Amino acid sequence: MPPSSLRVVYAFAREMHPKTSEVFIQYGTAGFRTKANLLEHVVYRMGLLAVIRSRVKNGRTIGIMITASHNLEPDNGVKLIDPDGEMLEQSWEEIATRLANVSDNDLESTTEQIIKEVNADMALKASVFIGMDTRYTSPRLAAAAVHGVIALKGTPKEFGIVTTPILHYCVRCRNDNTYGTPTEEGYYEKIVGAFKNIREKLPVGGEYTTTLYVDGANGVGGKKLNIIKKSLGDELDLVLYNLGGNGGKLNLNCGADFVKVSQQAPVGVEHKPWQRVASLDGDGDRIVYYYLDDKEKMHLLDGDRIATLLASYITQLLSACGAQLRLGLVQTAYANGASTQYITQQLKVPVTCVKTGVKHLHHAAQAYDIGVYFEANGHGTVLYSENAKNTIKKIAEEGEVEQRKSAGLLLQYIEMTNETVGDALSDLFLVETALCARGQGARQWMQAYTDLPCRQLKVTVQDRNAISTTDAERVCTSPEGLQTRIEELVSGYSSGRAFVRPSGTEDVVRVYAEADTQQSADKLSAEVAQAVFDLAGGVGSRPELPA
Ligand code: G16
Repeated sequence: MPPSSLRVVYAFAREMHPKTSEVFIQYGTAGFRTKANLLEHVVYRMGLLAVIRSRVKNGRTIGIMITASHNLEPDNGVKLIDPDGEMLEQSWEEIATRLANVSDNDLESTTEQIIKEVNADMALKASVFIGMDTRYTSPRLAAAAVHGVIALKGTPKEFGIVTTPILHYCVRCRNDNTYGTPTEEGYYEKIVGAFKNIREKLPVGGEYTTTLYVDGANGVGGKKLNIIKKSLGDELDLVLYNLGGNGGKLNLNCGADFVKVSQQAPVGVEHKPWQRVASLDGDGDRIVYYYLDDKEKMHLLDGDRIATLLASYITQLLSACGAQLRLGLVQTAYANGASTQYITQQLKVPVTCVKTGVKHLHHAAQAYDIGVYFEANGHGTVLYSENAKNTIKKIAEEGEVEQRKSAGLLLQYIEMTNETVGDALSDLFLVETALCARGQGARQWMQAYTDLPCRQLKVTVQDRNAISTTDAERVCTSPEGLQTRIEELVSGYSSGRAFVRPSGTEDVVRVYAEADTQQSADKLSAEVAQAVFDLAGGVGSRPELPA
């Protein structure tokens, strides 16, 4: 493409998606995320970048997802998906940030400069898949993405409203047809098909019951489960709540993030004691479970629990089929200390700790033959190396009868896993299968270990980037004195641990604390929040200590 045709890049920007805000915006934990009204020019420019990226990848398809996932309704966001269905390569985040922030007048020259820098052959075809969540601002932003793609003569394909993981899956399939068919129906056939196959072989028994309540966060995940529900027959009876009607607002007092952070049951669900409930987030990429006991006390089964359940079930199948494969688990600093202890000491599974953000966990999990990665907030999946898949396939074909059976189950388990990214729907089927195979209800699942009480808080500061961290975010390196203060505070608590980090999706500093009692965890988190407020330029009202 000769440089003169880049003029259309400017023309589209000026006429349809002008940059109207001077606020600097950064490609964060999961792409750009802010108030929806500040995003149109950013999304348009990501349409441009997706075309350039596609050409650098020899015309392979790139994805653009319009979503702010767990954030509240007024926010929105955009992130790019790489050809294997993974998050955008990290070295391109700086390029994305640069392109998002230049003035309209400099957009044409910056685009040209980026094309040169990354050595994109603009004569190649380029393909971009575009999906969006249910936010009312999403269609307009999706249209901006389409314009960006067209401006650089790429081919956009719109998927409408899909979960984030469905789009990741479709991108992967488009570039690798051995993975599946790149459509929403293809996704259901693969994931739900494998679930039904596996469940035909597993008798329902013990404490496991086939009824599952689901809190859909008033987002897209619940809507897609409503489609899937009809095809599940007797295998799983989904009772769906918070599907977006009746005035329910996206992620507001419901959904995985609310349940995990507030440690409260969501509104909109009619609870029954001991009934297990799965809570999804707004774009269907996170899931946590919980139940209320007969005193209405909530018991949370978060991402750490899901990880331990999946890791132990896969380990059980591996040993039953006699496969020698290295399984490891990846967590972040948010993982409950008790879960890490259980995994390393009881399950004897190695654990890697990395920075927050699925992209970091995903890469670390690739170091294992089978890598189970989960953030405590319920974002995660399982990755199986080619070596692992081939080893299990061989046993399924050539092993002893019992080994063949376990290897067969494991192959279906792999088929049911969305390996491109954390996926609430795929994870739901993985959890339900493991529980069914073990004849366990949520109570038995809960008995594996006892969580240390914990608390998360948010503090608003002038500039959250004033906080820097190291050692997988467990140690704060600036502002000066904050880490020393945190250590002093932590030393006053039995089993105390605390850390702080700037959020990559909200304009806040996150505080995490755990200790031997809930009261201590609450107090420690509030003290650390005060330290952040004092030393990192807090704004608004001071965080309060619990009464
Ligand atoms: C995104 C990321 C997750 C991360 C979460 C919170 O989730 O994909 O990896 O844990 O944001 O990040 P932070 O603490 O930096 O705000 P989601 O579900 O919102 O896309």
